[in-house]
Amino acid sequence: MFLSEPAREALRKSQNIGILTGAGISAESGIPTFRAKDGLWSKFKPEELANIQAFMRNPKLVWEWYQYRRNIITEAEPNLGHHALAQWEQQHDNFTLITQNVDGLHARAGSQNIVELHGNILRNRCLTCGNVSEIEEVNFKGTVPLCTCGGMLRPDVVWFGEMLPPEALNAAFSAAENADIFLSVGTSALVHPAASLPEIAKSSGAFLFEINLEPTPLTPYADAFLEGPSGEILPKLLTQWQTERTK
Ligand code: BJW
Ligand code: ZN
Repeated sequence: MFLSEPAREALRKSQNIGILTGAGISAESGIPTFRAKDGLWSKFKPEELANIQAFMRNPKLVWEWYQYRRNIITEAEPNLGHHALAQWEQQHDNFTLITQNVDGLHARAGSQNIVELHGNILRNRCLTCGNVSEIEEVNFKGTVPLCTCGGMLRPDVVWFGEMLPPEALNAAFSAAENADIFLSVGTSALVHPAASLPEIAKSSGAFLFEINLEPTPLTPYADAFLEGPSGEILPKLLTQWQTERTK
């Protein structure tokens, strides 16, 4: 893999490593991304599904969509990109993995220090009592699942217009501020506040890598744009980091 001398120097000197991942890292596991031509939102518009008003209007439709995605996610396996990040964390102390993904594949690949910004699709939350439960506990048979308190359950994810979990957001901001290298991987960098993390890292002095199949609004700010599938690029970048660290 070609890396400029400044990029190799950044890898060599890296102390605090921050990573932000998006749907693209799970694409090679067979999980559709959101905004691609054949993506999740080519048929359904986010405003019809990914906000509380849409849910209150038609909870059954929203649940069908989440159930469809849960089925894909529970059948999927982490790919080489997830595994490379898990191995990288094992080899370095100050490593924070921030993800916008709700699929839980980073944890299944063995990553430990994971900041989930947009929740987790494999959990439910009660609209009435706030209780959070794992999906095994719910029997979804085409109806809207209910909590033991009688309240409606929703997927424990963050919809548009909702606050991100404050602890996760604080951890993400502080990882971005403290990073000396930061990687934005497989995200269209359109959804805030997640999309501001690479910019915060860069303006705090980090060397910014971006890994994506195509340029994004972040690309002009990236110090190194590594074009290609994250399942191929991340293992190579990890090898390069290991090589630089032995110098
Ligand atoms: C590959 C690849 C391969 C493919 N290898 N790459 C500032 C400015 C403007 C607007 C706002 C702002 N601040 C807040 C807002 C409003 C809003 C927002 O950002 N809107 C913009 C879209 C206009 N944000 C919010 O509402 C957030 N809340 C908030 O800010 O609260 C405070 C507040 C409250 C009230 C009022 C105002 C403020 C919440 C955002 C929640 C996002 N939720 C979703 C759904 C989660 C649940 C679910 O899964 O159903 O999260 S939306 C969806 O987008 C999902 C994703 O996590 C997120 C990001 O998508 P991602 O991961 O980037 O996927 P894609 O598909 O877009 O891109 C995939 C990329 O991968 C592509 O680039 C491909 O090329 C690439 N790729 N294969 C490498 N193999
Ligand atoms: Zn309840």
